[in-house]
Amino acid sequence: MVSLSDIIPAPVSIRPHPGDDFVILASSVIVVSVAGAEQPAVAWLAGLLRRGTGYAIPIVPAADSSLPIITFALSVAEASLGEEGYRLTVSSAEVRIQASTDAGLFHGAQTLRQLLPPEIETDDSQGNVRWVVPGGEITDHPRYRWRGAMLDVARHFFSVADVKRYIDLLALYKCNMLHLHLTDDQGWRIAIESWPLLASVGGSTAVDGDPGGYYSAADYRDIVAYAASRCISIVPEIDAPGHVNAALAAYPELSCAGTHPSLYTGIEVGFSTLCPDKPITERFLDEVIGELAALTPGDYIHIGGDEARSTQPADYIDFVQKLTTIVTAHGKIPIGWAEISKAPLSAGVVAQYWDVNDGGRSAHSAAAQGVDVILSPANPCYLDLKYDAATQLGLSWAGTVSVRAAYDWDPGGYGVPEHQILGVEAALWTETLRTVADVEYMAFPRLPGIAEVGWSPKSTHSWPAYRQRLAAQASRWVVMGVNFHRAAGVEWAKG
Ligand code: TNX
Repeated sequence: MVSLSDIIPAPVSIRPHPGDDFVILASSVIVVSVAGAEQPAVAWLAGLLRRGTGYAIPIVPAADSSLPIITFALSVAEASLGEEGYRLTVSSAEVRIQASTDAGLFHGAQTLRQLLPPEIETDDSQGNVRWVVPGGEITDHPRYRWRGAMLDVARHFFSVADVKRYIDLLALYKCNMLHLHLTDDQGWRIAIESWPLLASVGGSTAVDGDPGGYYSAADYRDIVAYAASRCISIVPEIDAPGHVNAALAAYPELSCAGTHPSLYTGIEVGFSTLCPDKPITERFLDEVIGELAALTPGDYIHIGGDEARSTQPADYIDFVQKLTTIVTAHGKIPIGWAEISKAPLSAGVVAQYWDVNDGGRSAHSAAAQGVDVILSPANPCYLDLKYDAATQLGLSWAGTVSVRAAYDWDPGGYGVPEHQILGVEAALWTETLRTVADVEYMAFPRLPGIAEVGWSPKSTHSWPAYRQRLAAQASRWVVMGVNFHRAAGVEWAKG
């Protein structure tokens, strides 16, 4: 049987009640205490249990207490659990998930999922599994508000189905933000009505001349809605003023020289720039951000801002100020890679630290300006870095990242005051990754480590304990068909 202490990310508090276990039976029902409430957690859990057990698991407003019931209780009385916290109580009579928000209920449902036998993840129900949930009580809430993952769909393109698959894996570990790196030198991956060639020309290829692709507005909305049903918010990134070759290949008038660059399929960085002071550039940015903002219900738009080595320093500073102003004017909160802290940042802008080769300078300068910071130090947060020298996929410009390294770090160690740390993000750049199987191989098992660093209290941090919990996840990944790396340093069960 799964144990209460196997959960990833580690919960704030666990009190086992040995012997008071709950068993899901054919007669089990889900009770929703708020009449008519359409909580994402309820639909999601009912789907999981019905597929996994093959039982009907009806959703009802109230039930005879002789039935084994799973209750979702959404109540303002639970406000002390915070915006994403929950309480999960398991006894032989009832599983109860309490929270004051939809997200809290959803995270509680993910904890319940991890307490069920791994076979619950199958699509064809198994007759021979006893669906036991260990008795006890878990009270839980996240350390940081932002537990993100970034997927680079520009270097290689990933279909809507691929992105949904990644969203499902993120939800299992209570991540709440998916940052999509939608544009880069090699590809522009989102249709913009007012600039149609961005996608049709700029999206037509990928690294190594692999097939390109882009999301139509309907595709993007589909991703956003799917993510929302898993309490994950989509953060779209339009990278500027550098990393824009695909846009320039589509609209050469956006470059200073007005020359017409070809589509690019290599993996160099830093060679392209929008022409900062042309009027057409400002119109371009305003229209692109305007359309993207209209498609995006989430609070944030990412403006890139990294490695703008072909933009003059003074132009770069002006550009960052103009672009953050445009994002704000369209009602969104601008985020940029931490180089943007070279410019004076207005209150409310967010900086994302990544470049470990700057020794933390960009994180400090953002923090000194008083803005919030997301921590994605390339080592350990870049899941595209190799595990070790033997890893076939991936890059190594910032070293290698072992499973232990991805877990064994503290966001508080980067000189950013705790109250300015918005959270953490695991980034997956895809220069060398072509398929979802490649993505899973690099993300698993490192992603859960970063998710745990973002969620769990520092007091629970322990590599010896974590590596055991991590090994226990493997049987679930096997049932889910996750292509994970059986990395050295973790005692994977045989088989
Ligand atoms: C740095 S991180 C980049 C990306 C690369 C990545 C590869 C960042 C903001 N820029 O353009 O894909 O390294 O690890």
